Amino acid sequence: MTRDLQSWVKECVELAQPEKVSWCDGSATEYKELVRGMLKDGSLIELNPATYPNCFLHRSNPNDVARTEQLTFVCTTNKDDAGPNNNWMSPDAAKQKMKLLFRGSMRGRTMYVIPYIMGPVGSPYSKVGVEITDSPYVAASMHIMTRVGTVALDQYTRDREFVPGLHSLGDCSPDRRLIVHLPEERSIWSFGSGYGGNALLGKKCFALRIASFMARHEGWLAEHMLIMGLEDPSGEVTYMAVAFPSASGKTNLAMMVSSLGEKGYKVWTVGDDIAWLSIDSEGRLRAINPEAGFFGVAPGTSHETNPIAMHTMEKNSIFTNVALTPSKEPWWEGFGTPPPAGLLDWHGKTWMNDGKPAAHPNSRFTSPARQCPIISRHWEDPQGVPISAIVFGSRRSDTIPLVTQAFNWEHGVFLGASMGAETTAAATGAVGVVRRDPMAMRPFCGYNMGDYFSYWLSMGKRLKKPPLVFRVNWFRKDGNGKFLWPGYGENIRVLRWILDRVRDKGKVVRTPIGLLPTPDSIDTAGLSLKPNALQDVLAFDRIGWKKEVDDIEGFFHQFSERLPVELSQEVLNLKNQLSD
Ligand code: OXD
Ligand code: MN
Repeated sequence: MTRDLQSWVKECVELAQPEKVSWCDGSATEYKELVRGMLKDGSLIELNPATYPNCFLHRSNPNDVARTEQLTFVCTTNKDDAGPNNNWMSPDAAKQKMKLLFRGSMRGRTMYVIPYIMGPVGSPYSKVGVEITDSPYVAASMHIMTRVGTVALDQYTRDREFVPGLHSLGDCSPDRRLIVHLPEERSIWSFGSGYGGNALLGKKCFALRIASFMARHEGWLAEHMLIMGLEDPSGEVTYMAVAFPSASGKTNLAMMVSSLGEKGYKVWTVGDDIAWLSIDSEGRLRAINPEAGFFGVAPGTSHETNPIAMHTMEKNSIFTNVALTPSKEPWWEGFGTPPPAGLLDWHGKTWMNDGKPAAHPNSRFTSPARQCPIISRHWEDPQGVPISAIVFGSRRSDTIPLVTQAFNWEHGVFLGASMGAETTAAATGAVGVVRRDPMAMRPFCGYNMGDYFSYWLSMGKRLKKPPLVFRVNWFRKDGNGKFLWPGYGENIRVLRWILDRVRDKGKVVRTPIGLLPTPDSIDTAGLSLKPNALQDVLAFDRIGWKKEVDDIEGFFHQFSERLPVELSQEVLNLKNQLSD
């Protein structure tokens, strides 16, 4: 979609009426200036320069601490094109609403114009976006999360295409908060929130919602997936793309310290949240990470659970809504050290240890990906990395085995489309209820998911050698509510089995739900598991699956005639086999 950048910026200036317009060039000097301004007005606090050099703490408005799905809209001309998975408004109504909100909203403020690239510089798969914002915190965060400035303008000069995103903090009132996507126009409008996914428009808004829509028209996929390389003892690296629902450990998996390191199995990080997947000239799937940084959940991250992330964030990072120690270091629940006396909570008040967390449960670190000690040497390869396996992850305490291989691509699409996760106390609503989250894209698919499933099926036909598809679940529990599988660095044992399958090795048993590993085909040497834990975590639970398939069928029902027949057929096949 050819669009003129200067005219769009002019329109935005006329609408929002900023005092000043500042074009971002992406330089280190510019970053320093943004930081200097925020230190001066108190919106950033400098952390201990000896232990966290060039790191800062930002506290967001307490009413603005998470993505707000209920205020997020996908505005297609035809309501059905947005699907039951999205909130919908007509594009005209949306633009009218947004124009009212934005009118004069930047008076007295600086408008930052941020040209950025999603994807490596020089990659045929990369795309340009331009975010206009009145938040210097957003401008600084975009410096970390994307490639900002001159490089992006250069690509725009060649492509003549960009995805515009207009953002304003407004007064941060939840009553005037709205995040609107117009996929047919490829544009984004976001008002009233300064929080990550709502405000850093390159991430969920562009790289997933708008990009998934573009991808369907252009023949590729934009997915909520980490990308990792698994090195074997011969030094060969096999790449996988792995989807997990939000806050289910994607960053931990992408940066895993392998417990089989001594045997020569190690992990290389390419990305921790988003994958853009394209078919190359040889008919193989290739992935790029469109992002340049990590926007990771802080609580629970420690030298125990994710030492690589801890090292990644120890310089040049912005922390949001974490607690602050008297020695000006960040702290959060699960940090791995006891809370020090004099700790300030995420509001900046002395923490009373009265049952309320010191750090907000959704507090974050924003760090450059290049600082990750195990970043893959191909993470910025313009051609991306070849994907040999796609893994769909569930977070389920029962029914779903540790790992299952799909029979074929169609069955793999069914595994992805029927993914579910149990809700946790961190989310509103009942706890422990299974919420279906197909391909972990439920909050991020920019069009009707029925069409999305059909499109996934069509990708399989276009691939000469489709990646193998798997489903994993690290979270299955025993009758006493204890995890059956240790998780974290031990998950390498499951990835190793996946690698065996990619190489036509590894033993399986065929069951109605897919191919399951034989217990002896998972390397458990040196692992102390309770008796039968491996059998239990791998077990096919016929009774549980009878309930599961009914639930999946009920979920699919809402897509009515947009649900591809192949998926109805998969449900039928499974039902028949379960009743045998
Ligand atoms: C994220 C999310 O921030 O999925 O990555 O919510
Ligand atoms: Mn995510």
